[in-house]
Amino acid sequence: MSTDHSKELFERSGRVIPGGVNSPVRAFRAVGGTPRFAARGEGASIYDVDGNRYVDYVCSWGPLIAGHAHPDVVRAVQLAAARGSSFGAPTEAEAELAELVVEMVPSIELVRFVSSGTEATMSALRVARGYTGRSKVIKFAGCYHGHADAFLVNAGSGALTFGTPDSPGVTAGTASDTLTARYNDLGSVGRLFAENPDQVACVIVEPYAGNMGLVLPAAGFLEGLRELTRQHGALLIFDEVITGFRAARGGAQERENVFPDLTTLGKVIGGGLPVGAFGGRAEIMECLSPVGPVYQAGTLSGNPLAMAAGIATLRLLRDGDAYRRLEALGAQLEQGLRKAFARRGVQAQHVRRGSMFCVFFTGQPVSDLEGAKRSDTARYASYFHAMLERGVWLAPAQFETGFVSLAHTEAAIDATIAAAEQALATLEVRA
Ligand code: HOZ
Repeated sequence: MSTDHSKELFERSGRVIPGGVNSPVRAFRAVGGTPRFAARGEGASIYDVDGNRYVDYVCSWGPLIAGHAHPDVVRAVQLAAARGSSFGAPTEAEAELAELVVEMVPSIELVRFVSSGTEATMSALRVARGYTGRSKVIKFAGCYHGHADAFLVNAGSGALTFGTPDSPGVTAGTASDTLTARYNDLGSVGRLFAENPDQVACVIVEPYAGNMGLVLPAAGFLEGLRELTRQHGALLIFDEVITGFRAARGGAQERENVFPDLTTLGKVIGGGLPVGAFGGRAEIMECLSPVGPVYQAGTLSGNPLAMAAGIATLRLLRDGDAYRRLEALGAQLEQGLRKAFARRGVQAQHVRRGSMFCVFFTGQPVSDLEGAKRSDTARYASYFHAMLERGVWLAPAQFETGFVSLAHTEAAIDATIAAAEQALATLEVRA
């Protein structure tokens, strides 16, 4: 497999962009080697600039639930672009996407659009602080809520991968308002509430933690958070940037039947264009300017191209059997991988919910960051490269989640399972 053109581009980019990339995990530093530069995508396939084709399980880190360049999404964006790319004035498309969000996500009565998941979480936190008049936020070790200062404390994703979960540049004052609990450990949350009486504005959690690999909530964990936040007068924020419209039509909250006060969205809601959103109970969202005093704004918020892509994507998901298909494809992949790993005698934890999946190279079940960190990341790197050589595009870091899209076929998944069995054989030889 030739990668010459990717190598040239990586060198060129490295001369003008820090690390050659605009988001750290893309640089392949966690797995070594040269990142493949993407040229185009079609359905479940991604092609690099050297003409190599891969089955894509990154799906742009989640947004591409309908696959690459879905014709409905392409058409919608083309039509919107021809009418004008940005107005700095409200448009009908914003109302339409907002109506879809309110219809689909159970706990959202009012929603505001921004341009990224990071903006969504940082704005939701501001609303929670404005609404409660309190300063502190409880988050969970290994959960990642974008790169706003308040959340770069014990963070997951690239921050975890590159050993900077507490980033330099975040002031001590900001960091001291962020309290960290242990995922799946309600006791740790209760203790933080007890130590900080009447000071905690909100608890923010990824209902399925998707930035330390994939870690699922234990029975009663999300319900317990709901209870504790009510008891202590704090808001509960579900960061559904990954799980929104992915875990189910109404996100993880619908699937788990636990409803937060505020929800943050991103990824799928933009169908591959930059959209984030935050929403929740009207009484809370009405704190936002111009109705209330909490300020938040954005020149490209509700951008017409992004709204068009979001509307086209959510329409594909709203009706019909999209989630049944995603579940079936996810189950096929999980079962096939389990068998392939067992046949090759490789110990692993296969975690999946719907179309989200992850393989940890450890013999012990993973329920929190400590467990995730027990995974053999060197082994993951070898597996990643052996899969890439066989035409399978996985996340270039252990502490991320894989995604299946509606464009994946049963045949593509069978081919992936066969590739995994071969890839695992090479690990044995190398071990
Ligand atoms: N923060 C993303 C993974 N959880 C990576 C985004 C990107 O590199 O595109």
